[in-house]
Amino acid sequence: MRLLVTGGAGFIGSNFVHLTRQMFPEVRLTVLDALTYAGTLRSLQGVEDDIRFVKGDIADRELVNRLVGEHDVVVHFAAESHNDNSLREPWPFVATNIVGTFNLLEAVRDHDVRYHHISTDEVYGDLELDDPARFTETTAYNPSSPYSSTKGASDLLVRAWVRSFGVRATISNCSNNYGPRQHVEKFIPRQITNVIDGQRPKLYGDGLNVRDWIHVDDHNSAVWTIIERGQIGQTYLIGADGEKNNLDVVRLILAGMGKDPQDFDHVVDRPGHDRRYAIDSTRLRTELGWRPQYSDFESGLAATIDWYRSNEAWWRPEKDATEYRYATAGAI
Ligand code: NAD
Ligand code: TDX
Repeated sequence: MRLLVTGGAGFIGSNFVHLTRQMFPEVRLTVLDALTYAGTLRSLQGVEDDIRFVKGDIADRELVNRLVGEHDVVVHFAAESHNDNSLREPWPFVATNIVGTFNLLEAVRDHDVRYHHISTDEVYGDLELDDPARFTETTAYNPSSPYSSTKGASDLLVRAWVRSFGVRATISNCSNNYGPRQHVEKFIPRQITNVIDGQRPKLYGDGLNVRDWIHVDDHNSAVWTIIERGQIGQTYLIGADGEKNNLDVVRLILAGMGKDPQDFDHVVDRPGHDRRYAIDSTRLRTELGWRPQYSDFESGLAATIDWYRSNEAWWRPEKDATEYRYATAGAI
């Protein structure tokens, strides 16, 4: 199989490349990545001799068409992925998440290539803390932020290209990932690296917002399950029953790093901050037989803390610029 991975120098995409190298050494991998602030070749260290890397933008329609035509399967991870950035400057989200996905869909249509689309549970909006409901594949789209609305738009393009043009595509919507190689702008790595730097973690608002955490390797094993056994045209929700509020996660990080669990600050809330996400992954489990391997969030978090402690050379180059962006962002 010749597999094209977009966004393979980012957090989830690079973990997907490493996992694929271990699980399927016979797969021929190409990574297409623009190496934005969120992508780095440091994330592909150890596999660089076994893959082909192309630096390029998915907004480049000619490049995308040519590359897609050289492959059997495309897995599309590339995106602008951070809600806070989307509140500050939405345009790159429209360009990459919507126009970039359009270019990929036109190319897979042109060459009749199998396509898997990576998306997020944020397209469904949010749930109340006391709502017993969880998101399913039939929950109505109701995105809150520029980020989640552009991801929702890209999902709808995929559905239309399946129905109108017979494109061989599947979609997955996953909950919040954690694990190695996640950018320090994101919640868990930001707080771990703050503690390493002697800074206090920063909790938006009251900190009671709930995220449904899943280890990145579980997300990626689910993606492989869908590539191998997913039904064309189908959407699968990926989640590992990992609901936790941000306050508890910050306290776990502090305790896990030998600090006082109360040693954090509440800061001004994110505008439009989604209250709770929760995934019902019954379809993926019953129809495709997938199971997560990381059932214990606390040990997964401890391993993630160890990774950031041992890999300062990976994250240090991004830390100051990231904190500067936060410090100059006003209300965000
Ligand atoms: P990330 O920001 O860490 O990585 C994104 C990668 O895409 C980077 O390597 C970046 O250089 C690349 N990229 C950005 N714009 C590009 C462009 N125009 N052309 C080519 N490459 C470009 O993101 P992530 O957290 O790894 O997320 C990957 C995918 O998973 C996204 O589609 C995201 O919406 C989805 N997702 C993420 C999570 C999560 O918790 N992080 C959860 C569910 C779904
Ligand atoms: O410093 C912080 N303090 C804080 O309290 C940051 C950066 C975040 N938060 C809160 C906001 C959220 O409730 O932590 C929670 C997680 O925040 P993020 O890491 O920014 O993730 P989120 O906005 O939930 O979106 C993530 O999950 C779904 C990814 O960034 C998306 O790409 C994915 O689609």
